[in-house]
Amino acid sequence: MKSSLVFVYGTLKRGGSNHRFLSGQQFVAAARTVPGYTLCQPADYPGLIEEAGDTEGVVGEVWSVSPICLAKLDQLEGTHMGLYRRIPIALADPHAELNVETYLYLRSVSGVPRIGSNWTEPGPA
Ligand code: PCA
Repeated sequence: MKSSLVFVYGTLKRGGSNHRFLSGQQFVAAARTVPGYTLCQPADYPGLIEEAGDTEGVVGEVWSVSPICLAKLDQLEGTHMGLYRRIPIALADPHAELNVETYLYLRSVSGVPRIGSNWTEPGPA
């Protein structure tokens, strides 16, 4: 079956609290999106949003995942309830040729802290 490339920037990254959802999948590269996107922090996870005027993009990892894994990721990210939507996103060089998708945060971000280009998961308290 056909695999998909997913750009992860939050809890799915290596060492992250949801990284186990990528077990058995293939790491492709550390990468950055093109400018025009940033991260906000609505809860104990980040959300990628469009940000006009952003110059840095968002830092993350590209993974090659199976269709079954992708379906589980969609469920985890609440695509069925409008929390995130999986969208194609452009990466900066040297990964600009990769056709990847990522999870765009859909809820209102008014008053939600902006955290810039790189999210690091807080360790256990
Ligand atoms: N999980 C997804 C989206 C945000 C999150 O915490 C990810 O790691 O890309």
